Formats: sequence, structure tokens, C-alpha cells
Amino acid sequence: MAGCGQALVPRLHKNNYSDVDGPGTCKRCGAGKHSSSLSAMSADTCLPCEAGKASSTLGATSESTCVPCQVNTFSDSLSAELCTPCTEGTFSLEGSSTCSAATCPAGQEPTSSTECSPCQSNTFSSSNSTDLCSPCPTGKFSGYGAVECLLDKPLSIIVSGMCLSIYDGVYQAKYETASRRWYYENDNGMFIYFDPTCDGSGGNPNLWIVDNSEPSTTAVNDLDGDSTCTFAGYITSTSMTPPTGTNTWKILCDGSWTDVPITITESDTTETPDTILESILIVSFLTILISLPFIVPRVYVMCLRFARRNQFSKGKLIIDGRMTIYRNLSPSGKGIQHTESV
Ligand SMILES: [Ca+2]
Ligand SMILES: [Ca+2]
Repeated sequence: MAGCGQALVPRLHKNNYSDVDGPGTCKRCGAGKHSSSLSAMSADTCLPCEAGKASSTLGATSESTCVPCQVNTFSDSLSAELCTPCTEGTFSLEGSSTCSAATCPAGQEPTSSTECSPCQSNTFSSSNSTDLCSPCPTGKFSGYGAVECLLDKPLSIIVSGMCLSIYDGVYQAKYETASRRWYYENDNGMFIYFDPTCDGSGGNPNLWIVDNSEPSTTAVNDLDGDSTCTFAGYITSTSMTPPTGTNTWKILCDGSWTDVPITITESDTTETPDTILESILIVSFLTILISLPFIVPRVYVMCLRFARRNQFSKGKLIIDGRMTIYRNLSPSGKGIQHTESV
């Protein structure tokens, strides 16, 4: 009796099996299985990859061909040929047989099966859940780690007095940063933001900064991520909004830091309400225009009916070949009337 691996060419046939006698009739173990047997006579000697691993190799000779599923994929059965991606909102570690999502408190979302992180700006999570944070509805805003979206976007600010005029002008509040202070952007793509530590290592604490770098909404320190304090100007202040009024800022003017009076005023006009108002006016106008063909005939008929009821105290009215004779009609239209064909 001979298995595949016997006698003649054992190495060549290693991992195969034969269900008949003699060499040259060997079969390979299927994907998801392996065998190191030298004299196998049955497919039963092909061993399965365990759950959490998969192998696409045919005729595998070693368990090492069973590769652990990558992060965020899984195999939940023996002999898997491939690992399956986790569904959205669920996660897995390497070599997992299942995917799962952490239950996170309100204001956070799962980032793995065991970890949560705060919702990004303008997304929210209102309750304990395994779901990702949801985007805010149009016209509403939220900060970092929000449980709800609010209409609390700060007013725009108007900045004047900068050495370079591209840093002057109207800045719109854009997003809240990790310190719960909003950052602002003007039409030239310049930014004003608060940084607890601009170099990320404790130096220059608590600055409101004017910069051409857009700050992070999630970084706690060094919001522009450059590990230095490189920007166009700053003032030390822990105010929740850029300090209004005229204050002395340090501004980089012609390459040197200079004390400069900078004036910041709050603007009571923001883009959003104007846009909404314009949209409402346009929609209203179009609605009226489209409705006119329906409204005009109805109003005409209503007027006609009103006139018939109230203006004929006596008289005749011929409609569709029928003559109505009115007598002693009251203003409400009640009274004696007689109708006959003409
Ligand atoms: Ca920095
Ligand atoms: Ca910068």
C-alpha cells in the first residue's frame, strides 16, 4: 500500500494525498487546508486553517500558510480561503474570528473594538452607541466631541491693522478646535486660531495666532502641526474668541516682530443668513410664478360667485342656457329665485 510520499519521490509528493495505491495519482489539499503527511491516503489528513486565519494556497505543506486575518477583516469558520472585511462601524484586530464595535459614550465613536474617540467637529453622537458620529444637519454646527449640533456659530470678525493686508478683512468662524474655541478664516485663506502651546512642548502658552496655516480641529497643542511657533502674529490671551477692540499684537513686519495695534470687531452679518434669505425669496417667487395659472382662474370664479350672491337683488342671470330670475335677494344670497330653460 502506498501513499503519495512513499519510497520513490517522497519530497515531491509531500503534502499530497492519494485515495488509490501507487505513485502518480496524488491530489492536493484545497485552499484553507494544509498537510505535512508523507504517506496520506485520504483528504482527511488535510488539516483546516483555524478561524481567524485563511489560506488561498493549494497543496499547502505547513500550518504557516494559514495567514492571520488582517486588521478589520475576519474569518469565522475553519478552512477559510479568504478573510472577510468587517461591516461599516465594526472593527477587528489581526487574526480575528469576529468583528465588533466598542459601545462608546455620547459624543464619541468607536475607532476599534475596544477604543472610542471624540466626534469630529460638525458631527455628533447623542447617546451611548456602537455607531459612528453623524454629520450635523445643514445649517447647524458642533465642536469636538459633541452630543448635539447647535446654531452656535460665533459671529464673524473684522480685523484691521495688520502689516500685510492679506491678513486684514472679514474672518468667518469655521470650526471649533479641541480647546472649544473656534478658528476663523478670511477670504484670502488666512486663519486666526487659539493654540495652548504653539510648539507642542510647553513654550509660548495661550496664544491667539494669525497664520497662513489651517489649524487642526483635534490637536490639543501645536495646532498647525509644525512643532514650532511659526506664524504672522500673535497675542497672549485665553479669551474664548479673538480679543475684540484694539489690542497690541506682536506682528511680523518686514521680518521683525513688532508691537502693532490690531483692531478686531464682531460683525453682525454672516454669510449663512443672507444665503438662506436669498434662497427663501427665490423659492417664494418661483412658487408664486408657477401657481399663477392655477390661482388666477380660481380667484376669477370666486369673484363671479361673490358677485352673483351679493349684487343681484333683482334680475336675471343666464348660465348654460338656463335663466335664473332673482327677487328680494338678501346680501347672503338667500331669497326667492326661479330657474327655467331659455
Ligand atoms: Ca506650531
Ligand atoms: Ca504656521
